[in-house]
Amino acid sequence: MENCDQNIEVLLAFGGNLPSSVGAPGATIGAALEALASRGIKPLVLSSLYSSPAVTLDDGAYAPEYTNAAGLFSTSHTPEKLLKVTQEIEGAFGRTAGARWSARTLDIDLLAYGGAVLPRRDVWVSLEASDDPAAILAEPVVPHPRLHKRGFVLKPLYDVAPLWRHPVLGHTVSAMLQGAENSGLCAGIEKLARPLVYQAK
Ligand code: PH2
Ligand code: MG
Ligand code: MG
Repeated sequence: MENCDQNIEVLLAFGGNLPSSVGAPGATIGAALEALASRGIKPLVLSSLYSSPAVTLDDGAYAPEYTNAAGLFSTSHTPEKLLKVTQEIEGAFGRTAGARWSARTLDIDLLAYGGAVLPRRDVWVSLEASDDPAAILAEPVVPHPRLHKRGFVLKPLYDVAPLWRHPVLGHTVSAMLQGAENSGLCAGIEKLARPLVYQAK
């Protein structure tokens, strides 16, 4: 059942490294914010835009730089409905089902849904430990099982919710970012002068 009267705060991450019908990835992310708002996912706080070297499965492979961002949103959607809407918006901006980590116009990842751990804490723990693509589930997995290992997620997330605490690992974004910086996971990530633009309609 849809919970219609309760608003939940959710954290989303955005990324893209190919142009879409509306332009460069920064413009696509801005347009995606409007699409999210029109579907009941309202932005409360938005990060800056960042450029970041592509993290690829094959480390030597060339891929265009990514633009990344993050936001805190309010919605009454269930996690399943939220995932469905984000996937529909990815599709509307030209996201095709490519290989895992292949170049894309728009990626919207569910980082957190309130303080929930989904689908279950034990499943989450095994997903976090596994890097097997077969372990990717069709159902929502939150927190995003790799958010704490990705500088390109943590840097924008720090703008939005530095004190958000990971419900399994127990660390704040601030502490996770520090860890990522110390491990070299933030190398080459730059804040862009251009702001992430959202115009409420
Ligand atoms: N997303 C990926 C794979 N690699 N690299 C950067 N810099 N930014 C991303 O958003 C990103 C990536 C898969 O979702
Ligand atoms: Mg992603
Ligand atoms: Mg994704």
